[in-house]
Amino acid sequence: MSSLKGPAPAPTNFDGSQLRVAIVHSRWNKTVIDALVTGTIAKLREQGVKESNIVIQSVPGSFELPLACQKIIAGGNAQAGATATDLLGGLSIGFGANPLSPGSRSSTPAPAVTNMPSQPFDAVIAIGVLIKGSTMHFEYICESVSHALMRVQLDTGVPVIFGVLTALTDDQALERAGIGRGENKGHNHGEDWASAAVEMASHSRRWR
Ligand code: DLZ
Repeated sequence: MSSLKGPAPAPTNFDGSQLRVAIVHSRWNKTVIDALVTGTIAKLREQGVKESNIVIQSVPGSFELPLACQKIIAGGNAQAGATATDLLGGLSIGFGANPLSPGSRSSTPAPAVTNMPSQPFDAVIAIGVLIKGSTMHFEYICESVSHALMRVQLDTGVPVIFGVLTALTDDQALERAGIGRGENKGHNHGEDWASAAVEMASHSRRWR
């Protein structure tokens, strides 16, 4: 029996060919982040978004996502970011025995690209991976980041897609990025976030 959970398909196919989308992602839990960002980009491309219209900006952790999204929307540009074209070659996704080992949580800054034209973004996808630890950090960051991302989209009127995994275990995070350790690899939620971005960006253009 198929699962009750998950998004129903959109009533129409949305065309992303005229859209400009920013992906803002944190670098904590990098193996999972890389898989999610890759899945997001692949789906955006499938829906017609041009690689040159996908701008990627990394930040240290999920707590930094809301301010980065707000600034990128305000500037219409990610000065220190990279386009998908620049980044795709550089993304490395680990499928090793323990992909969440401390080494794999290291950070790799996105390559710098300057002099990019300043154009508005039609949607921003905020991607982070929070995994519960032994302190209260998880609860505070989850709550503040989700409220703040909602505020950014309501304040700016630009759709901000909530691509933040709030996982209780490493395995939950891996499965939601489609790289589960068991037989069931799970599903890459980045694909759903990309579809949500294209749909909401298309609606927003009509609602203006
Ligand atoms: C500090 C911290 C912790 C404990 N866990 C995570 C996490 O699971 N996922 C994540 O994206 N970020 C984490 N951070 C870092 C914070 O988001 C933030 O980058 C720092 O507190 C600096 O503001």
